[in-house]
Amino acid sequence: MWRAVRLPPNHEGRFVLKNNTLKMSFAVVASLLVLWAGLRAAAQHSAPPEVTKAVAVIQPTEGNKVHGAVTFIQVGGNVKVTAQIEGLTPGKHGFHIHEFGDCSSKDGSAAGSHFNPAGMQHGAPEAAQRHAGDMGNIEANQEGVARLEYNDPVMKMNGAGAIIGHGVIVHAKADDLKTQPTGDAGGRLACGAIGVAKP
Ligand SMILES: [Cu+2]
Ligand SMILES: [Zn+2]
Repeated sequence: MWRAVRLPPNHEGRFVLKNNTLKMSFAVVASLLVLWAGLRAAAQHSAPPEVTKAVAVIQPTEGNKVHGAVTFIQVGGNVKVTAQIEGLTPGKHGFHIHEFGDCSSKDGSAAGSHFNPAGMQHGAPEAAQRHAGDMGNIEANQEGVARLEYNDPVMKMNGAGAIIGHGVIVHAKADDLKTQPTGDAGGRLACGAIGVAKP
């Protein structure tokens, strides 16, 4: 880059030096830009996008007609859970995220037990000891329609223990919020895997 230039003590000599200095500065700036672009591209390729919304479409298990949808939206440090489930008998029904997003079996058993990445006891959604998947109960009206909306402080949308890919189960009986490890909520009326939704 630097050429050996004998500098005569005149204006021409100073111009040669200035010109080389400019070229050098340009090369340094260009190199830094290339480096920055490279690092930026690497960061974009290594980090998956943050999930802010997810949905589970709830389908009946064999012999049932329970169906609906559950959405999960990141709101600050909480996950806002919104559910509408139809085709229920009036009253309370256990409502959980189970370990597997596998609704392929006729009775919902392929969804496994309650989603419990932190190794806790079964409990109410507001309890200190609870499974991440413990959403308590949904309560159906006389028309068999249940609506639920609450902010969950435990479940996570991203990182280790995230709910994405796990399965929502609606039960035949009420969750008593204390019997281990299932809340004694009975059979599985409906199942839906939690998938990433468009924000
Ligand atoms: Cu369950
Ligand atoms: Zn549980």
